[in-house]
Amino acid sequence: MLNKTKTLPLKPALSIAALTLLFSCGSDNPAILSEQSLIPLPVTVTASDSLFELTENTDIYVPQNSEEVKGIGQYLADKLNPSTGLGMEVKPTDAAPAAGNMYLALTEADTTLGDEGYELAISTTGVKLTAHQPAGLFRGIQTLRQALPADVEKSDKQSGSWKIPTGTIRDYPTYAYRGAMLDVARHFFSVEDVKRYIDLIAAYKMNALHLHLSDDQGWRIEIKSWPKLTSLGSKSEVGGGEGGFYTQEQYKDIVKYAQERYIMIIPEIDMPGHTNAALSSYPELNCNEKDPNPKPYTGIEVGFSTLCTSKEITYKFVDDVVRELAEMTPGPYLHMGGDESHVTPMEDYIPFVNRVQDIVQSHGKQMIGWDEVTNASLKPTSVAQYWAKAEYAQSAAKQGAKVIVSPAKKAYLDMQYDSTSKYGLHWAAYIELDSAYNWEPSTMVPGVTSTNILGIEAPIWTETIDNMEALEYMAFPRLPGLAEIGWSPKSVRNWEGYRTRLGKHGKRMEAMGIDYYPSKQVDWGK
Ligand code: NGO
Repeated sequence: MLNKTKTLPLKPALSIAALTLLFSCGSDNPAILSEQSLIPLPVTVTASDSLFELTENTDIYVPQNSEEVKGIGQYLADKLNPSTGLGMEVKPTDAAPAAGNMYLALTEADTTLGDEGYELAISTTGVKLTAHQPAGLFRGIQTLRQALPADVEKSDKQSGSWKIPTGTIRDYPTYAYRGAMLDVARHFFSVEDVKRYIDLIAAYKMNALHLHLSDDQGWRIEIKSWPKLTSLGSKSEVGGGEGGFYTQEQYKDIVKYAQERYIMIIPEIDMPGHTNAALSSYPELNCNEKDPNPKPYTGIEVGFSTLCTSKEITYKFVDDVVRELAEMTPGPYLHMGGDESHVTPMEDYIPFVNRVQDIVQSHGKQMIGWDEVTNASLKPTSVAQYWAKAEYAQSAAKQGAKVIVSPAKKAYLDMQYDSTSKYGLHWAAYIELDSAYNWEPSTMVPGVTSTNILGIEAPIWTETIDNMEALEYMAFPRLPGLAEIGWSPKSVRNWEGYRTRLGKHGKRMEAMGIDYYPSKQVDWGK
């Protein structure tokens, strides 16, 4: 649990040396590791009262035998070099390096760190980051970034010294799944935008990006066996813009970029509802082909479209789409949506979901679906994503399926902060920062506890959001708080402490180029 030094403000118990260091560290970065505004908050922080300074002689050492760790070292160098101008190099070594350097290493013995845990030891002679798995090193690097002055996040050279307070952080996640969802269907977002979002969620130790790739307003992923999905179905979006789609090469590029940040991509094709873009591209997927073809849709109503669940061609379509997606998706999950199929009779909906679940499994993947899929018979390997109704999450748990918790009234980043918010909707709630932070996944739904929960997700739907600035304004600063709910143990989290840390973290978000919502609930120190 949290070391006592964590909660102690500067008290007389601290040595004169520590106080001197406080002033030598500059106003920007506290001299005490446990005073750092780390988000998500680590499991334990043990501070000692010295500093380590990065200098022109500092390099990043990695074990001789691991290309993967070398890549992680290079990621660290690429993060730190532009702002510090220190030209740190990644150097393979057989032994711990000389004083003054940083060192990344894997430890076979320390299995308690799990897949993503790490230990970050900062002493006057150097930084040593160890983990049981490479992903742990990557997560630890995010902590190291936050232990440096905020200016380290800038992309051009900054003046100033680069000191890190000494101590040891031992840290690992509470939930295995910590995700964000991006709706690229209502408004299309470019590959560059998606990569930027990946970088932002990676900074808060999230490990999944769920891409909502199809909806009534547009189809966003190339499917070679059904080319009209993109030649026709991608050319629309909310409000009448030109839409867009990812070629398979671009999608693979996104997957690789995410993988390098230890983030899995989860593709979602929403069905049988939310399918107007597919139905308008292929009339044979409609039950009544004679009806005038559905036109491309640019409004924001939901629940009016459905694939024809009684036609065999529908399952050929689903199988082809799932196969092509599965081939490009190294992660274990494919998301089939399943929400708000208001015009699909329940007696058609249930066999449809069961059959899609089989199709997903036949291509070696596990199915995820929103709340409503729990009306069908879920396999224990399938996952239900709770967004609106507790009874669906309870049904998933009863069926032995895991639950991803993303309650609209807490975790939807498209909900407005308050009635003055420029973007967003408020059908579920207005979500100020305290509301987004102050909740606990394992007690949200009676009968759905930590053993049923895979983790949490923060979705952002884009009916009202059509550019990165607006997207980041809605996501920040709620997303770091949601990431903390997924990562940090309940016992170390509280709103007052978070609010203080977040206030100090504002400068860092600015340095990262994030145009965040400056909530009045937080003292941003301006
Ligand atoms: C709902 C709906 C989406 C909307 C979103 C807006 C789910 C799972 N289905 O969430 O189509 O975009 O609300 O907040």
